[in-house]
Parts: sequence; structure tokens; C-alpha cells
Amino acid sequence: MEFEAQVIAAYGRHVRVRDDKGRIVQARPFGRRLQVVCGDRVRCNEDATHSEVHVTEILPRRTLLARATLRGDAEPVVANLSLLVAVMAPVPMPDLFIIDRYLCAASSAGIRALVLVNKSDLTPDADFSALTQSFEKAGYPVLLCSADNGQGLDSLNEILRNETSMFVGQSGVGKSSLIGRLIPGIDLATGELDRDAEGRHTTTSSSLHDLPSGGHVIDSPGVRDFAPAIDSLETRSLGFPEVDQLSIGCRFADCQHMHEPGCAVRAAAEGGQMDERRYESYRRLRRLHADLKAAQGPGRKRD
Ligand SMILES: Nc1nc2c(ncn2[C@@H]2O[C@H](COP(=O)(O)OP(=O)(O)O)[C@@H](O)[C@H]2O)c(=O)[nH]1
Ligand SMILES: [Mg+2]
Ligand SMILES: [Zn+2]
Repeated sequence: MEFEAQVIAAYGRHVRVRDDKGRIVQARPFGRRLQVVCGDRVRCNEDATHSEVHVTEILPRRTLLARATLRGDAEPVVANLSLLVAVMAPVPMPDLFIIDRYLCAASSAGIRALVLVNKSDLTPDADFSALTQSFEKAGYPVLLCSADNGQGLDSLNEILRNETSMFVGQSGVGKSSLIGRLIPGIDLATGELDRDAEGRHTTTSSSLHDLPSGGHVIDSPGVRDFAPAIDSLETRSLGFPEVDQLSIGCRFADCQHMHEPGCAVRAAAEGGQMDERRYESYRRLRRLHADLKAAQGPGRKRD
């Protein structure tokens, strides 16, 4: 029997799918080439005699967020997102390169993005406020929240309504706690949670949840690093919106905004119109991009 379904969780070669009547079953992608991710719409085939369900086809994706492996290959992360929520907090100490790179991957993939600053109940110091301002200056919405005292959660609910969104960021910033507050009664303790070395609960795979006011939100495991898939990045700006805007003023149309004469982006960073930290982040991603391209090698067979 054939049916269509949505992938609501993916663990390696196993996925959990939900059909249009709400029935949830475990399934396995049929064949190695099928890289099924959370958020995918899929066609499944159910073998009643063996009580096995196979995913046989991935339906066309509206959007795809993909990361680069160390070998420079693209690996799908999540499908059909309309909104990416990059979460940071005063603790653990933020790695802003990770946030920048998620934001770049989103804008290159046509996914809107915002920065969520959680744990606003822990009074942030001046240095931390300066960090969050770099995102505002780049044009991203920044929302202050607390899963602890509830600040910002009404606004967050409004923002997420009818979207398919995903919370990403380092481990411990409060992604799961926020989702727990948005969906009262949610059971985040089934399957998706595990204990780390210190005995704390951590999220080990992505899972999709229905929001009470419409739409879906995907919880994801914490990451230590993230590199966007290089072939999906916007070539001129690498997905930095302020670089995209400023590059109109560059002398050369193919300016990479590194050492080229007449570069309006570098001039803006030096003159303070562009955030210096963001420009440094751009330069790091440009170098990583070149390294990953080299790792891919020339004429490598792509499939
Ligand atoms: N003070 C404070 N602690 C929080 C807040 N949100 C989450 N936490 C705590 O931060 C830790 C990590 O939260 P968790 O939701 O597991 O983070 P995740 O790894 O991003 O999913 C837990 O001990 C939470 O209780 C918040 O808004 N304020
Ligand atoms: Mg979590
Ligand atoms: Zn330039």
C-alpha cells in the first residue's frame, strides 16, 4: 500500500513519518541514495506481510538547508523550512560564527531567519549586548526571550504561527526549553532526548512538532560547528545580506571583498558602516569556502 507522509523525525537511516490521517510509523529509506531529512514530504510503501514501511520517494522540496561535510560534500539537514531561528544565550558562551553561518545558509536557501536571544532573565553584560547588536545592524530581527520567566514568548508565538521553523544553535542555549514552553504538554522525553556525560538531557536528533496556533517547529541537536553547503551559497555575498547590499559599490562585479582594490564592503567595515565582527566572519567563511572547494577537488564526480 502506498501513502504520502511528512517526516517528523530522522535518526541516521531511520525516520518517523506521519501520514495525513495522523498515523505515525517508523520507516526506512529504500536504497542508499535517498537522503531523507526532517520536514520532508515523502511517498511510502507499506509491506503489510512484513509490517515494514519504506520511504520510496522524496517529494519536491520547497527549501533545503544543507551543510558541508569535511570533504566538501553537501549533506541535507532539514527540508521545507520557511523560517530559521538561530538561538543564542549569555551562557554557554556564544560562538557567533556558527550563528552567522546558519544565517548565511538560510538566506542562500531562501529561508527567512531571525536571531533569538534566550535567557534574558540572566542579566546580560555590555559585551553581550554588543554581540547581539551586530545582528540587528546586519538587518536581522533580534528577539529577546526567556524560557524561564516567559519574556518574549507571546511575540515568538506570533512569529512562528503558520511557519515551518527550526531552532538551531549550540547545545544548552535553551532550544528544547523554549519549545517546551510553546507547546504545553509536549513530551520531549520520548525518543529525542538522551543523557550526556554529565547526566543532563540532550537532544540527539531533529524532531518536528505541531504548534497549537498552527504551523510546525523543529527542535534540533546542539552543534559545535556548522558550515553551509558550499555549492548552495550565494556566490557574491555568501549569504551576508549587508555584503550583498554594499557590493553594489564594488569596482569589480566579481569582487570577493577580500583584497580587491575599490571594494566597497571592506571600505564599509573599515569606516564602521558594516560591523567589523561580521566582516571578519565573512572573511573566515570565504576562506573556508575556498578550502572546501579545494577538498572537493577538480572534476570530482557529483551525484
Ligand atoms: N536561566 C535560564 N535558563 C534556561 C532558559 N532556557 C533554558 N535554560 C536552561 O538551560 C539548560 C539547557 O536547556 P535546553 O533547553 O536543554 O537547551 P538546548 O540544548 O538548546 O535544547 C537547561 O538547564 C535549562 O533549564 C532561560 O530562559 N533562562
Ligand atoms: Mg535540546
Ligand atoms: Zn568588494
